[in-house]
Amino acid sequence: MYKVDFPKDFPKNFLWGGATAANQIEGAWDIDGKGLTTAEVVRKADDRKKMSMNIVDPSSIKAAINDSTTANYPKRRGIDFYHHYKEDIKLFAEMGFKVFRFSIAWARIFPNGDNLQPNEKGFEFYDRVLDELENYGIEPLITLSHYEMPLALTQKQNGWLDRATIADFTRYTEVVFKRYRGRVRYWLTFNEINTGTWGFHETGVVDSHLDKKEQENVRYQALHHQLVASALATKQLHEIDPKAKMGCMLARMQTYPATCRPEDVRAAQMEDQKNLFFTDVQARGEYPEFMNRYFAENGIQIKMAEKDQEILASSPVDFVSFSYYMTTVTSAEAGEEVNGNMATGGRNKYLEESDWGWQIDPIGLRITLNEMWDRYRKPLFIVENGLGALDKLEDGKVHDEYRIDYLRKHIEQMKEAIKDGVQLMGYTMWGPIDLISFSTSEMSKRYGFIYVDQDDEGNGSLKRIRKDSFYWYKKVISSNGADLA
Ligand code: BGP
Repeated sequence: MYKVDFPKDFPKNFLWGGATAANQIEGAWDIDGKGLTTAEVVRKADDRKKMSMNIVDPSSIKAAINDSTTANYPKRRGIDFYHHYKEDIKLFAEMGFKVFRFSIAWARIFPNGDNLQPNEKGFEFYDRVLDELENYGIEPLITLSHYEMPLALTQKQNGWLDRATIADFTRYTEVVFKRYRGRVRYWLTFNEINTGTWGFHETGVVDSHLDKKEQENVRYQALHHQLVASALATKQLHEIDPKAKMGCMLARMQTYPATCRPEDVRAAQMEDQKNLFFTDVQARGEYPEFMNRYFAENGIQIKMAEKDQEILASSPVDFVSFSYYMTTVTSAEAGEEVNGNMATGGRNKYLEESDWGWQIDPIGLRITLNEMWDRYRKPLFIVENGLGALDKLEDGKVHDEYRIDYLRKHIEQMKEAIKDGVQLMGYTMWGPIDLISFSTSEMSKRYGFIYVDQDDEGNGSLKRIRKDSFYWYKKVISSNGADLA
């Protein structure tokens, strides 16, 4: 008789933890030989519900370079993880973290991006972070490029638009892989690679002088270079450290058809395909047909070198990772739009929204996990998920039951997906410690289990305080996801 056997729970070696990015936590922006990064010239948003990342042009970059303070550029100060890393990692260990996701700032290693010799002082900081993680048996998961690159590469060759950046990047990845051979098992190339279609923050390309059509062309060209660089880095890693695993990373934007009208269903399918396109290339090793058609019909011409297709095909990633915050709705006609991480999309009347208008959809996570598992058949890793909220510190405590509720509902759906047969390696919630917001550069959009005493202007003692969710997550990890109460 056919025996029904399916996984009932989180696997024993499930990687629970948290995720951060260098430009949102480190601070120490101008010491130990570090070069200025693209993230450090993006001014904080004037309107906290609007993203600032697209307002970058040659004159705003010039103004930023001439401004040597952190006042308008909070990513220069972060939460001073550079000097607090011991204390912070100790707190992660207290919660029982199995894994900590962070990124290396390329400009700490190669200040101008095209230097031939790495900056030893920059490496030493990451050596110390890895030592500390090893002390507590926490597995590192390192992103090689998380929304920043040496600004000098933007000035010299307009970032990733120039093919020369591939060689600059692989020179950086090679020294990093060699330095950390045997010490780091999990790597990611580009954070939320698909958001390069939104501009500067991901590719370092200044294209504000172009019209929309030209911008689209330029962005897909820059992204092609990243896709090739990502495949080359994967190949390098496999050669330098055969036991290590490389993942790709997508800002997953699951979308639903606005109605069951076939025109809407088709429009949603196309939106979804355009989102998954990046993972298709990185996990399957080739440009999918639907995207080739989209490029042809929209006048997008991507210059490829002769060997590019071979490079993409030869080095697919080992696992597939993504961030998951929200879902949207797509209709064949334009409708009412909501905000979201990097994107806007249609409103879904069945969902609640965060204070920043991001639509909260735990069941969507199960849907996404199933779809991605079906499509790629590679282990999945949720490397970001969380709730940005306005926390209140009262008598030295933060009662953030809204955050617990958000996370609990998402973890419940992860468990359902595992029972559906999805192979899920781990979960690093976004921002285990309060940090500078990516999209608005404010401090008061908090995600953490750990409160950091700093306001939007950079005032505060930087003291770290455990929130209620800190104790909750500790219990979740120690029970391997069984106790979500
Ligand atoms: C993701 C980015 C992160 C991050 C998170 C939350 O898209 O990878 O860097 O910050 O979103 O976004 P925000 O900080 O804008 O709330």
